[in-house]
Amino acid sequence: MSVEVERKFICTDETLKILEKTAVCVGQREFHDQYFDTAHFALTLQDFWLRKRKGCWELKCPMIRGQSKVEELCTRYREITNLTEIQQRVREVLKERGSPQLAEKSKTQKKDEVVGSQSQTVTTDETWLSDLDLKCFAEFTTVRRSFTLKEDGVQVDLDQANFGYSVGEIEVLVTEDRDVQSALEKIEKASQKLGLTGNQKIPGKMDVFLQKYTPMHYDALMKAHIL
Ligand code: V4E
Repeated sequence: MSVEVERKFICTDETLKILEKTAVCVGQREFHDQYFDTAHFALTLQDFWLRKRKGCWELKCPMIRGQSKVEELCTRYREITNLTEIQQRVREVLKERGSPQLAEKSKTQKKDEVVGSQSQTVTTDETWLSDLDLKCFAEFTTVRRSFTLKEDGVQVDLDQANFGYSVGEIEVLVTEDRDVQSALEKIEKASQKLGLTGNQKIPGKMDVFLQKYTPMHYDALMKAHIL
């Protein structure tokens, strides 16, 4: 499990110039993301983000948010990439939320289950989503250019989504919680290097996607202070 700490920014021509001078471009790739939730937003209202990218599942789980200025501008999420763990965590989150569908479905799901390697029951790819009433609520394609800042090895991504929004992010991945503070410091340093002076939180691709295509979902998340 790793923790992703990141700060989003708008990449101006000026930022791009600095980036080209102080960073190495490590490549460009394109990926298609699908995000899943229940009809009542049971996952995202608790700040859990279930995603399928290039055939791989990921669950981003919230961590306590810090109060300082730098922490307000940064997000941190624990990332789970093992499908068995994802399914277990999603079930727990939905149960905590008292999802009525989950209680009902768990009575009937047994016939679709297969036994996992450590005697855990894991449903197959197709069935677990419908068992938990999870449906795709957002999908989009991103073209990403990635850079590594020369001295500190911090990664900077410039994303262009296919619904007309571009955003940059400075990202540090750590494996231990105790390293989050140093990740925040690295991000702060990188932000200064890139000349990011603004103190405003920049919307991510999801903010803009939901606002544009599913405003009810967007409003619910805004009301719950998730976005
Ligand atoms: C955590 C989250 C979402 C899931 C993924 O968001 P993000 O990291 O922005 O996407 P992407 O494509 O850069 O993923 P990566 O390749 O880095 O894994 S969607 C919404 N959130 C919550 C959230 C938030 N509350 N505030 C901000 C600024 N961003 C995201």
